[in-house]
Amino acid sequence: MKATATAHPNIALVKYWGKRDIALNLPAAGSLSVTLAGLSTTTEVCFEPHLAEDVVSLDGHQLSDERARRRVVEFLDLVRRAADVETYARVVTYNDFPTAAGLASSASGFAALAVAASSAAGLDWSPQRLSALARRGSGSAARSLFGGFVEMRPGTKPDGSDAHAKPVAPPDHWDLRCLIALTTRGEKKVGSTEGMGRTQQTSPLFQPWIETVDDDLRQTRLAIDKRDFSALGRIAERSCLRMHATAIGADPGVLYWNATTVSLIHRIRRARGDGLPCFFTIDAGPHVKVFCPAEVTDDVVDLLSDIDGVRDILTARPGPAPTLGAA
Ligand code: 2P0
Repeated sequence: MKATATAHPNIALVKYWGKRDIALNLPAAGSLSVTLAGLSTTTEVCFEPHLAEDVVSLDGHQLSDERARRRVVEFLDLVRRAADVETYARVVTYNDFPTAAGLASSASGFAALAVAASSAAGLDWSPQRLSALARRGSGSAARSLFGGFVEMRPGTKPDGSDAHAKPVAPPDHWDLRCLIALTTRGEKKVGSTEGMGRTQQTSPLFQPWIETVDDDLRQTRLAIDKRDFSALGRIAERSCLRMHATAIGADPGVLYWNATTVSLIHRIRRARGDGLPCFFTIDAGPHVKVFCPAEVTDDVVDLLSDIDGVRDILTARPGPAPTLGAA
């Protein structure tokens, strides 16, 4: 009743921002992402008969935030119910990148937890079914159940069984790099679930945003298929900016950017105008992710290193699906 899984975060090119069902965590629209090698979460789950409650640790410390612990416990309850298991679990998780700062740690976290917990509980589920399970923990986690370029389907069934991700192209389809420019240390102030909820409830820009997503998905699938970098960049930047525009339009507005985030946006656009192929995307945090073809990686790193306020740069590339086994 013990298993270890490693999963990778993903960065969305077409963003997920809004839910059609809160209890089942069903997205209001689809999304499309790249799973990243170079960053990972490793999680061990062990169901132990003598435990009086679930014990959860992250990066060597017991989870002190009760809300975060509840989220893991409720997820384990789903697995226990499906597998007819009654014992509590010890969950030990390590991220090799900063947690909860807009680097998609909940995506790799719940993907690794879905794979490890289901295996430890004796469930032999398909990646699709595990993707729908991971979605219950975090919407973006559903995408981390697959490697490479991945699309999340919102589904139409009320029970959410068809709201899972599916692969679009394998990791080696396109030799891109994703450079992550860290613009601050520490955790973000408004978590994505909260920011998304406030946007949906109060932003007059929310519904128009949702109406843009299907077209962006269709065009992104085509751009990936043709390896059309400039088309991919145009769609990804507009999806990112529209997602942030709908959040900024909430009451009170949800603004994840800092001054360095904005400097990076301008600098990347200028460099592209000067002929360097690169585009940015930004999630529910102040960091900026820059995609480029592998051959110009050093030029983009030089560009980012020169910007005041950039504290570190992580390099990632399209990466694999989760793996089960010893860390
Ligand atoms: C995305 N983000 O598509 C978007 C873009 C952040 C900005 O998915 O409430 O942590 O757990 O389903 O998955 C972050 O949202 O939200 C996210 P929940 P999640 O990557």
